Amino acid sequence: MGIAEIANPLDPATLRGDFPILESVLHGDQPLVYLDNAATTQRPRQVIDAIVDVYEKRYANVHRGIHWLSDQSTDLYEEAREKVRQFIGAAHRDEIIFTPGTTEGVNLVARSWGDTNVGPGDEIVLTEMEHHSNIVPWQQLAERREAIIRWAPIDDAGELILEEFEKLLGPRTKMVAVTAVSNVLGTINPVREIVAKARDVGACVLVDAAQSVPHAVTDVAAWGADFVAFSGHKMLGPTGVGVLHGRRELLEAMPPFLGGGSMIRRVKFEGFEPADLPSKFEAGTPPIVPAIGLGAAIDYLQQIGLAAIAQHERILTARALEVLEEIGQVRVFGPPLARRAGIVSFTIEGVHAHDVAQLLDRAGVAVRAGHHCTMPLHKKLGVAATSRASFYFYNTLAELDVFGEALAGAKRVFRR
Ligand code: C6P
Repeated sequence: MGIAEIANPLDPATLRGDFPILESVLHGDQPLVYLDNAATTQRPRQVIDAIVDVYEKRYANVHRGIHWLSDQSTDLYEEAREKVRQFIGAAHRDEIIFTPGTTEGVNLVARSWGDTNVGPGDEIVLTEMEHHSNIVPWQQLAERREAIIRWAPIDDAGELILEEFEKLLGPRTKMVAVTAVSNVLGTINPVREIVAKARDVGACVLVDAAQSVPHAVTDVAAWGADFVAFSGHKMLGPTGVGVLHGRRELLEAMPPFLGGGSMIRRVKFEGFEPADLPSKFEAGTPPIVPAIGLGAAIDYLQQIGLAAIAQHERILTARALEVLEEIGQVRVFGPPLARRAGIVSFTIEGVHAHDVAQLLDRAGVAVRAGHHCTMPLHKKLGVAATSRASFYFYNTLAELDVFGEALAGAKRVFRR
């Protein structure tokens, strides 16, 4: 579908006014074109204000004091948890665990659930497009428990080959850990189908939703997975906070991941009793202000509407694919527009990915270059590095024109 046929549901020009950093001018006279949103997004004034407001008026440690300030910050922190619950369609507030980010969410499950449920000869199924955060914790688990990792292959378009995935499943499959959206290919995986197939063999499913929750409507109940992990900083929130959603029965049966304050009901010289959910998995002082900031980010995203965000990103992605085609001698990775999120990785023949990113930077355009924490995927693609442009609702078509011109310039410089 051409971009002219997709109706634009939001006005990025107005929304950009909320983002002070998007007014930056680089290298003297180049307006910032921020196309590195898969790495982290920017924050609107509303989120920054919410953070300042807590520190100025309502900050104390949570769940500990019986004083007014502690009650205030505890209320805000728990309100943020409720906002997350509603945002992702979770059934219960105590299924929402605040973590430092996606990475720690996956590690929590691999340690706590994995060490209790995975034994010698058991199998963990991953896809070839996973981020290191959804690979290494499972490799560590496999080493500890003498388990086996099976890799579900992708096809030439960068999509999971479902028949091959299904063939890997069997009575020894204990966990299927899969990304909802690839941070390199932009591939949108059919999570519901994957969960259904995993269920048929009695396996658990963890969804790495780092690249999907910020960009499209999420309904964890419809997904039906056991665990879903994502990061606040990729959805307008602060760094240092993320979410692990887990099914309550599983979380209740799992041992604590980290030990310390807050995660206990009682400690004696002889041992301890863990607290109830969600405190059991929130040892120590939690990311109080980041979580409240994430709550403000959710308010902001909901005002725009996730469906409108997804639609706008489709328009941008369609245009980016056109721009890259016009440049020529460009290899674009990932599936066609219909099954792709707002992430476009590419290489230009004869030009190193880092050189592309550096020349784009001179024009004020921020993209990422490298393996994007997916070394096995890059090996499969047969390239050491790619350049990656990734979009959010505040990006404009005019910015993609700048991107295209800068790219054409970079190609001329290196292919002279
Ligand atoms: N990807 C990127 O530039 P953390 O760092 O814990 O917030 O998120 C890790 C992570 C997990 N899964 C996926 C699919 C991701 O994309 C990321 C983060 C960034 O692509 C940084 S490498």
